[in-house]
Amino acid sequence: MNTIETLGPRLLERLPAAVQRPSYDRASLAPGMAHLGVGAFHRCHQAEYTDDLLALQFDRWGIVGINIRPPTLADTLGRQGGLYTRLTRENDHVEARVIGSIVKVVDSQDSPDPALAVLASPDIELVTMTVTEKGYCHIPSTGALDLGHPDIIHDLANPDAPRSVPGILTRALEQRRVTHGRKLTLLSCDNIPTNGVILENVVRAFAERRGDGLADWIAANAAFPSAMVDRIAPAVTQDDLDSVERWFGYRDTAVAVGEPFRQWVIEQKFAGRIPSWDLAGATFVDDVTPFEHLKMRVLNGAQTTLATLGVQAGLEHTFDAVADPLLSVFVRRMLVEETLPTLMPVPGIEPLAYVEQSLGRLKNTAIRHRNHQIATDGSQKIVQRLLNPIRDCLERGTSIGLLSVPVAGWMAYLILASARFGKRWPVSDPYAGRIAAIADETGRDAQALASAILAIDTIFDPGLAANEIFRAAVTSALGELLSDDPMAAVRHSLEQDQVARLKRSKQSAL
Ligand code: CS2
Repeated sequence: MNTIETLGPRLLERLPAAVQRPSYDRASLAPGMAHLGVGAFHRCHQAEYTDDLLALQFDRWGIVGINIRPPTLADTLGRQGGLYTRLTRENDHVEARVIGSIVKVVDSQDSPDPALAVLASPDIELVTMTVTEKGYCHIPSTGALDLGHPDIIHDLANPDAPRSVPGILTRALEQRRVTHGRKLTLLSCDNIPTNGVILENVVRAFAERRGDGLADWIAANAAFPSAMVDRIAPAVTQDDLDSVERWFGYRDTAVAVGEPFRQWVIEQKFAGRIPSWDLAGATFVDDVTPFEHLKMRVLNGAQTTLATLGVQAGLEHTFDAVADPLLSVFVRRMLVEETLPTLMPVPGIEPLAYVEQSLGRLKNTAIRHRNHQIATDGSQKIVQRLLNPIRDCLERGTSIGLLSVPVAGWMAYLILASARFGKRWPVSDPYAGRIAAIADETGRDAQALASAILAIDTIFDPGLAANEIFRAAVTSALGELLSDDPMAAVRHSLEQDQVARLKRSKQSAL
């Protein structure tokens, strides 16, 4: 019988020629950093950059991959000795490569101890993380630690048995302080604005409550650089796993699929040594802010817009939504007219070309990014993707008619998932329950719905929520999105934008 082999160190030498393999001596790779949250994105991004670096300049930078939330890693990556196939796909083109930079995996879903043992170890000089936006337990509108968060309440009462990211990291730093005192760099790779600052805020706020000078020790011995990370790498499907078996003849339970494009801009602010990822194409800069705004407002802003409006137009994936003639005109005009003027100059990047490149990436039909996946946790995403550019437009006195539509799109997405509106689709968002309760109480009146949602000050800054132009634009789009013709919101905002532009050009001609 012909049994299909599973990927693992023994198969490395016998991989088909079409699959690239690590070119360094993996057996002598020692762990030097840990990563929290080993999902598709990490496997397509930081782990690949590290694999590139190890091939160029071998060093002690093996990764220990830790999951504190499902899925478990032992039966997949663990069984494969940390090896996995990374596919990059663009329409019909596939490129396959086995990545070797993860040397060990640790499951810490049931107890924090396995994670703490790694994070507190003197061998670990750096911790990178992709724990999703909500993993930071911060208040989206302010960036402060959410002291009302159930996991934070739990962790402050049980600091030895933490379950939140801030609780686990603070505990690890506390253990480092008493055991060996070595410094640590903590590098957030999530799409939250000023991610390093937010990470530092939540850890410091937690440590201050622990007392005993811990917060001061952390301030002197840990660094929290910010970073902009980019590569589209959707949740892996059974079909992705099967395709490796079909194309290359071996089984891999930890495949990751991404687009060819990747980018990583990291603030130079480290507590000690860090990998020379710049050799592998990452950029070290003094200030990440312009890069971060560009990426979150343009690429992520487009994704959230296409996702929330795409779902309502019955479209499954990003590439379906961007192929829709109305949505494609809408998203380009929104980015060019309203978002771009809010951006600061970005060294080496031409903004219009960046918009075109981003929209081009979203057309890739081999990247099957579901609109529902992107719409997940929208409450944690809209501040940096939509509300911050809206705030900047309002300050400049420029129009926000288009950017307000996806904000209403996020509201409608959660409202339509409520019992009162017939549970149109299942949703996952920390604010889903709150919005469903508002929908149940308020009913169909768009003005009342918008008012109640805009009053959630942990998402909407009160100054923004009080702005009449913003309120009117969101309310009118929400009314249409909840009607039988949801795309009327998109059409009408484009028409109004056209009229306003004509008016402006007539005025400037006078
Ligand atoms: C996506 C991101 O799910 C989402 O929210 O918008 O994961 C996006 O694909 C990445 O930020 C691209 O770098």
